[in-house]
Amino acid sequence: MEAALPNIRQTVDKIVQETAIVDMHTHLYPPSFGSILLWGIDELLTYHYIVAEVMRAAPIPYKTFWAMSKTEQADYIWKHMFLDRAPISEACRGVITVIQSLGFDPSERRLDVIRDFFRRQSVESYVETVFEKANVSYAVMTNDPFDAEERPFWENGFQNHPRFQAALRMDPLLLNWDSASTHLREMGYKVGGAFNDSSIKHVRQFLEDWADRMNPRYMAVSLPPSFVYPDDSIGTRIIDRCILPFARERNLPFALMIGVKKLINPNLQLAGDSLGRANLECLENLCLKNPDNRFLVTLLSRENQHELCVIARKFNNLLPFGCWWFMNNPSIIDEMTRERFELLGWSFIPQHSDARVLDQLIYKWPHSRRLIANVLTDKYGDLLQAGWTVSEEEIRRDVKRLFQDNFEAFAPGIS
Ligand code: RAT
Ligand code: ZN
Repeated sequence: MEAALPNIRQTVDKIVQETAIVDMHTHLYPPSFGSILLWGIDELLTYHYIVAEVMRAAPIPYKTFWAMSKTEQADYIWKHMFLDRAPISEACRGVITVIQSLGFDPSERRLDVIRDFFRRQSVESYVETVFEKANVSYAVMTNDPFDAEERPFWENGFQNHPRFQAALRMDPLLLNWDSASTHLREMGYKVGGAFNDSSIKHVRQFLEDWADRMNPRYMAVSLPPSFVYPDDSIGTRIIDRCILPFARERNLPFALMIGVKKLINPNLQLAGDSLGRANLECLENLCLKNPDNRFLVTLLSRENQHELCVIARKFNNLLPFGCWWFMNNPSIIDEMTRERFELLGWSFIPQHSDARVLDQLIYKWPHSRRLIANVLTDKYGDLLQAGWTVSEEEIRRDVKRLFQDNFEAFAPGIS
């Protein structure tokens, strides 16, 4: 029998800090992608989560805000969200954590000094610094062949970077066949306006070509709460005839991120999206009808989270992941993580960062690690009280499962 650990909290905290993370969904890119890799204090301050907040705290006409340069927007946000009131929201607090982690005293409130520090960084070495500080072994990107800004970096040949892996994202394909087919034609695929057998062949070719280029860990799509599967839409046919057979062939999971209501306030641009509760029968149907496919799933509505755990109990080809976007707040992460341990044991991926700005790795992960460690301490504590014992080695094994192994096993890469 194992001797009981003297201080479970300290041990769990240490192991959770020391275990490297695979960050399985981000919007980061390697330095070779140039300006689409966002980093630095002005990008942190103008993160779209904070833009939505400043337009409540200090409203100005949307046009006036968007007409400002990035530096002016950052100045505006710094004044109103950091100097005129305490930066209490999760997104604002994140900026403070980054500033502290880079070795500055946040209480000095010196934006000029921080800007100066960033001017002196070279992006290549700064990427390494950030990944090391965050103890993230690598990040999975969001790679969209329909994105005209990103596409050339792939077409001109991608140089592997040890910190970045690809995910083939395909929202337009499932959400709007009219515009997707136009884009596909522009890319040289001879799809017609109608979705027929010939379109299926060309969409399959598109998937093959882009998977060959990107070597993705999974395919992914973000969907509205109204998503239904199956139905008689083109979307269902693309899923059944193109995406899922291709995923089986290449042994790739399909990630569904469900619940986003795009641009409910278009004036806010990227900050204008909202959420809605989904009917999760779509997941039951997907998992039941396609037992040889694997589905990674994250949901945007708090009200859907418990149901997702229950469905995952019924289908081992479904792996819940992350506390996505509006769920990525301490009170909700705490609740969701407890619920997941209680219903699913170790069989889920507790978090992804969704970082859009490189530096966010050094706040999103410390914040999440602390919450996960807290929940784990309680859960191991309950076991100890019931007479079970755990060794440090066993805790390491379990945490590694959450932070690395579950993803690696579910998304091992193209076979
Ligand atoms: O979390 C976000 O930053 C959102 O804007 C989205 O990018 C979302 O995470 C997505 O991947 O669609
Ligand atoms: Zn995302």
